[in-house]
Amino acid sequence: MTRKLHIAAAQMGGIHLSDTREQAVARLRELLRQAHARSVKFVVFPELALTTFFPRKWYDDQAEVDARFFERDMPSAVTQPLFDDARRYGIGFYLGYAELTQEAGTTRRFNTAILVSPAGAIVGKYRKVHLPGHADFKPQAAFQHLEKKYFEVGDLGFQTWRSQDAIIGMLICNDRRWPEAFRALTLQGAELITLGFNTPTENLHYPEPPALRVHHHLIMAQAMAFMNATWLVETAKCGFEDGNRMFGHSVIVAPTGEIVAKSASEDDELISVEADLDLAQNLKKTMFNYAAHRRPEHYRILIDRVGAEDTPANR
Ligand code: CDT
Repeated sequence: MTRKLHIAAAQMGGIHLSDTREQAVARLRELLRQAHARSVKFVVFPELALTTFFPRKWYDDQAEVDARFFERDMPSAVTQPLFDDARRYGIGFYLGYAELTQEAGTTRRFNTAILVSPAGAIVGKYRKVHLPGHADFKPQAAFQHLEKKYFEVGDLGFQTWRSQDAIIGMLICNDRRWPEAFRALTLQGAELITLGFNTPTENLHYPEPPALRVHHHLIMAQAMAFMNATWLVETAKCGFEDGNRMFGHSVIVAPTGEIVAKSASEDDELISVEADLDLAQNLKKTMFNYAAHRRPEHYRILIDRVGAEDTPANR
């Protein structure tokens, strides 16, 4: 018997600065209700799904940032109803949020995602490793991308968890541009990789047609799913947030590299597919049989070098 899991991307439209956590959670619960009505069993929500994408804006007062955008508890009184609904429906989920934690007397902040079981228990946590953007204020830029100011690099590495009879890995947004992140997960057997994103329609660094940015997003998703023989769900928070646009194009990609579902709006929207998890297993036993075909003895450079500037000939 093949293993099937009905999976969904629960895309969100913009969350404005004036919107409350309660409003965001109400929207997530409505998407979960729609998922249940479709017999979905696993839902991927976006990156930073409870607030606006605040790294686009410089704040002088860190205490204000902590109070407005970071979660000290998960679940909290505000997010608990989402966990309760999921348990009642028997739906597992991925949720991205800004995490504030005290460790050994130090305050630490991460861009985090959790994996929640259909019983409502947190079974996995991932803290974003690839933080894009900058930590300094860019006076010439139309908007900021201050993830390096507001977050530390994740300290939990890349892990997988067995949940809902599937081996599941989590990534967050910019990780989708780095093949190493996917490989680290599929070297641990991942057959379903989950990722939430917030991607500005405009390129911060240089003028770029928005269609080209979407093109990159789609080819990366297709290539990463196929080359790693895994199902992939990538969920956007998108549309206009306080006048700043982010693109949608949430996707579910099969291990064959085919896009099997894609959102059509830049608003709250659920897309879903009944995924045959064994499709990933078939590819893992043939074309991408790591044990038979990978040559790690020639890959040392991948961990020893950060970039080409480390190459002796370039020094
Ligand atoms: N959220 C996130 O990681 N966004 C980035 C934008 C990079 S532009 C500085 C992305 O890779 O989509």
